[in-house]
This record gives sequence, C-alpha cells and structure tokens, in this order.
Amino acid sequence: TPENSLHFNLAEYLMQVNQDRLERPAYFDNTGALNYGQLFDRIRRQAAALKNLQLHREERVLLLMNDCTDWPVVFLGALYAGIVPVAVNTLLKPQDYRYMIEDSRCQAAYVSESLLPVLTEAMDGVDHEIKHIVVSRPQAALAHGHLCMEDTLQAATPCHRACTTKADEAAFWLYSSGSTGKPKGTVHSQANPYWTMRYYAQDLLHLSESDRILSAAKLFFAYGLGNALTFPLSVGASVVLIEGRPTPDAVFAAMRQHKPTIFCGAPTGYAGMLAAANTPTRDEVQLRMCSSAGEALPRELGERFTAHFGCHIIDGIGSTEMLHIFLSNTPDDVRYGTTGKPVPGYELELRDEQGAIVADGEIGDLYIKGKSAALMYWNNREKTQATFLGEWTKSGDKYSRDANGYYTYAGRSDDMLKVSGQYVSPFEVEATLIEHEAVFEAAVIGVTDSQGLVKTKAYVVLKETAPAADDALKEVLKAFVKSRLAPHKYPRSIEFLDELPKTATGKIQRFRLRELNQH
Ligand code: 3SK
Repeated sequence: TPENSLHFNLAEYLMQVNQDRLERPAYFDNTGALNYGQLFDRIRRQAAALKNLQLHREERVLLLMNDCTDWPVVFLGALYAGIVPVAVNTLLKPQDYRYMIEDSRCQAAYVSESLLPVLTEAMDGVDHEIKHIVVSRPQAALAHGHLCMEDTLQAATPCHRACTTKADEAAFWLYSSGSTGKPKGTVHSQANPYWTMRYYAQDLLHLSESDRILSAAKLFFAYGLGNALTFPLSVGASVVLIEGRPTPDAVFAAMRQHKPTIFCGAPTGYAGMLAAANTPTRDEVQLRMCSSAGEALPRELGERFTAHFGCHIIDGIGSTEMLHIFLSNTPDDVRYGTTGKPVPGYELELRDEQGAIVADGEIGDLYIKGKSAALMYWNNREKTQATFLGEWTKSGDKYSRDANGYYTYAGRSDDMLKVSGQYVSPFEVEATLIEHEAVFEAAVIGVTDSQGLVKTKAYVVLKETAPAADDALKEVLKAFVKSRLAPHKYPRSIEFLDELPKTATGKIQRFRLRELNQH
C-alpha cells in the first residue's frame, strides 16, 4: 500500500484485496451482473487492448461513457496499464469536449454509443487528432474506423502484470469547473483514491462486503467515482449502476429491484424522492444508511428523510481537488443542518482574508490538509498555485465552526453557485443569455427555495426591439441557455427588469438582487 511502498497500482491493489471474492457480485447494470472474477478478467483484457492500440504509459484516454459495467473496466484497465483515463461529464456540449480533447491530448476515446454524435461534433475542427474511437455497447453498425469495445476485449489476451506505477504517479484526471475560465484538468495520483477509501469509506462509513451501493451521482463525478467504484471495490461490496438519468423513478426502480443497503445522492435528489408520488415505504427498500454531498443538506430535509425511511443521511462535503469527502457527519453522530467534523485523516482550517485562523462562531475560508489532494491542474500553473498551497488546499467554501467542533456551511468564497450538486458559473450563464437577440443585459444569482436548496435565477434587461416580456419569452430564454450549455446550468427562474442595479463605475450589484429575494 502507499503506506509502506513507493510503488502502488490502484487496479492491482483492488484485485489483491478481492482475490478470494471472485464469485461474489461486483456490479449490476441494466444488462446483467458481473462478479469480481469477471470484472478482473475484463480489466486485464482492457489493459491489453489499450496496449494493442499502441497506447503507452502516461498517455491519456478520454472516458465519455454512461454508467454501465464497461465504465470501471475502462477506468481500471487503464490504471492497470499505467495509462491515464480522463473521465468527463456526459452532459456537456461539443465545445466543452473540444476543449478537453485539446487540453488532454488524449490518444483514444472510449464512448457510449448514445454519446458518439456529440463526440463526433466535438472532433470536427479540433486541433488534436484522436487516434482511436472505441464504442461501448454499439447496437448499430459502426462508422469506418470506429472500434467496438467488446471486440477489442475479446481479441486481447488478458494482461497479468500491472504496470509498476509509483504511488505519486499521475493516474487519472477529472475536470473541475471555476467561475471564470475553462474547466481544469485535475490530476490525481494512483494513491489518492486509497486515502479516500481508507479514511472515509472504511473508517468513517464502515462499508463492508455485505453492502450493496447505489449512487445517484454518476461515475464521472469525484463523488460518484468513490461511491460506486473505489469504495465498494475496496471492501468487496457490490454496486448497482443506473445508466440514464437518476430520476426518483429510476432510483426507486433500482431500490425495489436490487435492494441496496447504501444510497448516495445530493440534497435536490433527496427532496425529489420525498416529493414523488410513488416514494417506497421503508419496508419496500433495505437502506441502512445514505450519504449526501454536492450542496449543503437542509436540516428539515434530513429529518423528513429519516422519519420516512428510518435511516440517516450522512451529510458531508468534498471536492474534485480532494477527490472525496473530507468533512462529514458520521453514522453515530448526525447533526442535521451541519456538515459535521473533519474526517479523521484530514486537518481543516478556517482562515480570514489575511490568513489568520478565525475564532469559533466566525465565518472563514476553508482550507484542507490531507493526502488525497490532486497533484495539479493540467496546463494551468496560475490556478494550481492559487489552490494547492503546499500541504494545504483551498476549498473555495466558507464555513463556521461551533465550540463543539461542528462545521456549518456559509456559502462559496468565489462566485460559483452549487445547484443540484453541480457547479454553475453565473458569468457563463450571463454570457450565454446576452447572446440571445432579445437580451440587452443579464445578471444571474442563486436564490434559496422553500426547501432551503439553491436554484439559479436570472435578471434580464431586454432590448427595445425584444418581443413582449412575458412567460413565453422566459421559456424561450431558458431553452436557449439549455441548447448552449450543459442542462444543469439553465436558470430555473427569470425575471425581467428595466435596468440592473449598478455601482457608479457600472459594476452589477448582485447583493441588491439577492436582497430582492430575501423573504
Ligand atoms: O460536492 C461535493 O461535496 C463532493 C463530494 C465528494 C467528491 C467530490 C465533490 C465535489
């Protein structure tokens, strides 16, 4: 392990940990089940298939795939071979993927059939040639030059020797977004998942091989990658994957069919589950525990969930940069409305603008010290230096800590909004709105709804030539943003104003817009 060796290969480690569990189920997806033995055989074949494609150690492969059992095969097969998967959000637009292809200079792309059109559009005009496009589970005939993943696996001779990677060697990337600029390729080492598995999944959540885990957060999110890949495989548990959108209906169907013992979601999803018409009773499911991250869990929501399902939601906060959760409630100490205490293994500090530690009860910027911090942002020295400060990582969140050591969320320290567990840059949404011919100016803020969850709201000043400022135009503008940005970024409500509040120097006064929404 990274505790006693400079060498560590995560895929090899997970195989060793589960060498006596080969007959036990590892994954369930919409096409069936895969036991540990089958999973490992496919990972070994995948490592060989990548080498057959002439991919070399440290080269990148793009992983643009829906959640299904091929996902862990591609991810861990690459790690086993010392090749670096770049796992990307499946809901983005061609221009986002174009940037990621050029930034990562990936030599191959693994893509689900349903995502092939968006990848193909992204590749049009891109300033980097991807040598191989490998399609997971194609139903239709493939275009000339595209490969079928299953064929490449069947043609490969399983590789039985893992690449002797260093624990600190770049192993995989995830993209993290900021309020300005392009997404940042966040480079994680082979050992980073080991620390999150140990500190959070094993020592705090006490996951065990008898657990069955369902995560609404997809595998391409750091949160989902831990929940549905590294954590369960680190203890020999099994995982239920949902291929499509994790709507309440899809989650309930998976719960009724597979009876997961642990569910991992975000507060907006929990609110949707409780508001649904067909919420299962606690006896129809077999939940022993849930986890929440992505946005702060409102106290009342946690309490209602526990009253209904009879189990706790363990609320925590993590980041793509720290790979997973570093501050959390624990199964035997749940204080709804707080994010609990530092996960043992991590140290936290709350600092003021001068860098001094704030007193209990005061709000400060959160800094984290812990072994799972990313190595850097690829190609971005400025943002790397602003975030990774020696042993400390700046989270971008504000918190206060009470005299008993419990932390309470107090918002972001940058301009980012966190909506349904995902980051939204208000500037990006504003820039898109003003591309519409009817819009003169726009300002986007976060407003808290009646459930305590943040939603995006846009204030829009129309051009004189614009059509009537009515509900129909609001829907047109929402659809316009949805067509240009990832779907979670569109404003959930729009209000028209004659002008935006501004300072004498013309800066938009967002706090005045926020005040309009304080009830
Ligand atoms: O959003 C979070 O709190 C989170 C949790 C785990 C891993 C990554 C993230 C962003």
